Amino acid sequence: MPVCRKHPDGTGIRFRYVTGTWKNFDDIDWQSWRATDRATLLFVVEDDRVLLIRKLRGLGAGKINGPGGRLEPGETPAEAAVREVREETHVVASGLTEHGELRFQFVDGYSIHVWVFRAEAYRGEPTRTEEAIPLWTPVDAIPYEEMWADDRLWLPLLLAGKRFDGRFLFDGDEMLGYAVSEE
Ligand code: 8DG
Repeated sequence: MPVCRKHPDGTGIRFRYVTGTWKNFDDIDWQSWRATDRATLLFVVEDDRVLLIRKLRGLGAGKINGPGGRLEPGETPAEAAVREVREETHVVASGLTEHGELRFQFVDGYSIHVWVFRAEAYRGEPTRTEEAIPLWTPVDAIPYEEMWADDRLWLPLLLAGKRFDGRFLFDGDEMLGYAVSEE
């Protein structure tokens, strides 16, 4: 029976789900899959460093991630990615390249579809905001142990200039199953 639950970030009732529907990665029907939320990640790369953030709120608060967030009505993923980077770090990125799509299903029913971009042009100095602490990070020292468990599967592909597709099943922070392909 459908029930309502709070969104993982605790901001309120955001979705409905049927208990026990998503238990095994292999049972997910990705053809009919529709995400609760649509979101972006944008990695600004300059020479041998990449702009990461310590995320201070929202889904994944406390973790290190690329800047990004959920789409607002009427936005394209690229527009949302630029807006989120500006809001979180005060950096204005341009010349985006799309590198892949990530589909996350959580066992409690929440799901999020994420478009991942890379940019090598930007204006402004990364500045701490209420949402994030910016961290210029050497590309050979990415702190995967402080990031979402799936990131080590696809972020190296983005940093190598490759495209990818990733699908994941999570129970909270725990990754239960995945399929990642390089395109
Ligand atoms: P808010 O204003 O509603 O609080 O937040 P928002 O900025 O609109 O959204 P958000 O909570 O920041 O959106 C979730 C972000 O987390 C979004 O950028 C996608 C990203 N994200 C996941 N799962 C994973 C993951 O497994 N790995 C990485 N690297 N990012 C992820 O949702």
